[in-house]
Amino acid sequence: MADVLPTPLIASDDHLAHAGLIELAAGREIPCYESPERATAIRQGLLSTGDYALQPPDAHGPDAISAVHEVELIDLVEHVWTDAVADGWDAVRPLLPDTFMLRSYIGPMALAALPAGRHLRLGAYCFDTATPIVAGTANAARAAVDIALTAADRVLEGAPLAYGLCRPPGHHAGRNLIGGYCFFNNAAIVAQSIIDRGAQRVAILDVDFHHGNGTQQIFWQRDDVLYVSLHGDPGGIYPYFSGYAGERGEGRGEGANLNLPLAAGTDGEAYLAALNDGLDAIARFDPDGPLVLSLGFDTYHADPICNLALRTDDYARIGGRIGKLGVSVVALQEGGYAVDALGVNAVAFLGGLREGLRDR
Ligand code: SP5
Ligand code: ZN
Repeated sequence: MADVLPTPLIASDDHLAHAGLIELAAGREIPCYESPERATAIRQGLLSTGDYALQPPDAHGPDAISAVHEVELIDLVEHVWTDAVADGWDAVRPLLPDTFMLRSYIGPMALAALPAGRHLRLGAYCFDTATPIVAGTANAARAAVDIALTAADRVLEGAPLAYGLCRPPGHHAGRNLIGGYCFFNNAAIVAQSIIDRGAQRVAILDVDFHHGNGTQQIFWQRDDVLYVSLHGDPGGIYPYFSGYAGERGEGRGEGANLNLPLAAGTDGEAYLAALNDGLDAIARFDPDGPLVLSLGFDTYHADPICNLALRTDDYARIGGRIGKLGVSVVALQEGGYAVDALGVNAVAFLGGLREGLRDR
């Protein structure tokens, strides 16, 4: 067996100040599952192997974010917290929206204005009550993008694999929308950046337990970015409104979106069968840039908010199969909430990926 170079592990501590305390699930206050301890566990697990080289992110500036998100959304993320505090809101409690500007609210009306305070219009940009904002959120969201873009840099410089320990995650964030613990869509920003650096076709494979509604929306009408997602069947699972197999993209993008919903209790064997379909679609698409991997470990059998049944060993097989595609990989952290198992699951998945890529 030939030795494999250490895999770049891009991480920073900027996420630590993004800690939401609570979220509202069906009106019930529960602890926020998307916690700083998640990233700490993954980082410790990976570094304990000796196979990863910890590197800080390089600052990339705002352009890559505005290539994917509306300026008004970026402005909201940057300033909503300070607007709320300036208006006298309790700076100890996290901020959640309470009034939503739904399509059915607008109906045929041409609305004339929005309130100046960004905290008062948060519900025009957020689709759930489970994405708490605190003082450190904007800085953490920007840092997660820099982490993702730095991982992409390493792969474009020649590494077969780089891992971005992004927190907050990104795949639920749309062009003008936050939600699902996500603010800026790290994977979409990386895919767009790879296109902007000259690739013709980039594939995003999303193995987080949840459908990446934001990523699907951003590339819905595009034929240069293929989005393939395996996720819990939205018929019973968040985000409920998207992720069905019939969603295939539109216009030039028709056929460049593939949803593979999975039944509750899906185990490693059934997961690998669906993954094969996804990988076949990626091979047919024939990307000429690296694969962008939205990597969640919330498919784990003991995840507290999800219902698939993957085991740690399964992650090694899944990673190995993805590596055998023979395409370099920018792996970006999304979800995964069984904190005690995140370290071993990351080691198994990325270890499998390293081996699969070595044999390519
Ligand atoms: C990145 C990511 O994984 N985002 C997921 C956001 C899910 N947020 C709401 C989940 C609602 C879960 N309902 C709790 C059921 C507990 N039995
Ligand atoms: Zn998830």
